[in-house]
Amino acid sequence: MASCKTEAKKQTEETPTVSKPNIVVIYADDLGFGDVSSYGSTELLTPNLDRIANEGIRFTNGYATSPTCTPSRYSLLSGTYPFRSKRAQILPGNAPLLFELGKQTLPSMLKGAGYTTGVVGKWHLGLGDANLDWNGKVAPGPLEIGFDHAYIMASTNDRVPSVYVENHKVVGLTPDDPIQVSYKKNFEGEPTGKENPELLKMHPSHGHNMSIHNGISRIGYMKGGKSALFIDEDMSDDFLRESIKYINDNKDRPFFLFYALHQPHVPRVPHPRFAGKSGLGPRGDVILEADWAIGQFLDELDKLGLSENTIVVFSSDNGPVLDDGYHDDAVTKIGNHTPSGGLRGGKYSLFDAGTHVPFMIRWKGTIKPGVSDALVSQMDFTASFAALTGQENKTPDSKNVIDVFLGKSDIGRKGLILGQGGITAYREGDWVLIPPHKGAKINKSVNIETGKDTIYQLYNLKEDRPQRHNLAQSEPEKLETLKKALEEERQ
Ligand code: NG6
Ligand code: CA
Repeated sequence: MASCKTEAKKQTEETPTVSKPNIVVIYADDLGFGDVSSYGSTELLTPNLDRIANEGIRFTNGYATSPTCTPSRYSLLSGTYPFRSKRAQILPGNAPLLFELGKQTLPSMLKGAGYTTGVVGKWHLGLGDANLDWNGKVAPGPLEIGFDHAYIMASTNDRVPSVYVENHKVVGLTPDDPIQVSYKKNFEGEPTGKENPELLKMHPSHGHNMSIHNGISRIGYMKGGKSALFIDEDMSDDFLRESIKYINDNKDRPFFLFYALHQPHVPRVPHPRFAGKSGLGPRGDVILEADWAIGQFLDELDKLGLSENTIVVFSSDNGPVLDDGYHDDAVTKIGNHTPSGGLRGGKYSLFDAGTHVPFMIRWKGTIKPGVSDALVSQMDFTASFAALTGQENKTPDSKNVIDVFLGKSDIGRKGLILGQGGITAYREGDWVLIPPHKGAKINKSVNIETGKDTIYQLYNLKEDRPQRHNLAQSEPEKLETLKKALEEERQ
């Protein structure tokens, strides 16, 4: 009896005070560490992102788990390292849902805490099964992994089908013009970027020469569904409108919103309000567009009186790329802007800029504004917000770093495995280990260093931020320690 009491007492003492603020994760697509003015950009100013950074905590060692989109999103939502799932790699637009049904996810965990959960924006995590009919019930998808509401782009803006899906249905589809999708062959009589360049307003540089929609050729073939096709120029406003609607509809109860922007992923097509505004070409323009939309969203939280009761997280799914498949002036107009902010590599790369991204968290009135150098990962949202809301984390790899997220501690993750179709790198403390990988050293189509080498690479990021000095030879003990730590972390 006595011991029982002690146990109970111990538990209450150790259980943190449960709190249920609204949680919004705003997630950019391919935004680099150096693309944000609070992270040092001087050529491109992002006042609204800076608002989040200045009113919250700006993390200098914040990571996605992968240098590409699908695996990063997968681990953010599932609390699972991408290397644990073979399919967690860039998916075609007709891929089946990537998640295993029935397993805990960030939204399902929050649902357990009484939240209503929503996703608006880019999905790129697969939908349906192998025989999905886009004209019928589009499932399983977000609603089957824990979201109560979804307004998503079916895949990504450069892959067909170029439509939005609201809950289980393609938005705006009419029965007289059904959608057909193929990633194998074109539909007879349909123009393609390859055969009909005269129909294009933006030309592909590599890939992206299949079906044409809105004057832009994409990856994959589609036919029909004309009334359902999205307009690239309106996409940012569409996602902002839906996000604002979601928080208005749910303002009276705890809500979680995953607001997944499409910017600055290709094709970069700003609304005319932003065209030419950055002087850096469409890539800069769409970043300004995204920043503006975020400002509108933050203003709406203020208007609804929710800013002090809402955690706002901002990060990006992977690092930056200039030419990612279209001739859009991203390379020619870059000027003095450095999207990677001095880190090595970029999107797709094993070097740091692939995964080391802007990462900030605001909770007005609760978090004391500041800067944190702690190692944090998007994968840790599930365990951390579980701790905050009194839930149990059941995901395999997410770690509870809520005190770091709230600025009460500087001790983040011990180590973090990065991956895309396997393990690409391991970060621990100031160090990063890149195991040997076969392959070219430069990804020529995007002009980014891959980070691949046949030997081990070891860098001290604190002393050598641009990863110029491989210390694998001169620091054999450190190399062994990190190899062992990586093995332990992957178990
Ligand atoms: C690549 C595409 C690239 C982009 C990327 C996924 C080609 C030649 N390149 O295969 O344009 O779509 O996949 O980007 O097709 S991500 O941010 O969604 O991972
Ligand atoms: Ca991406």
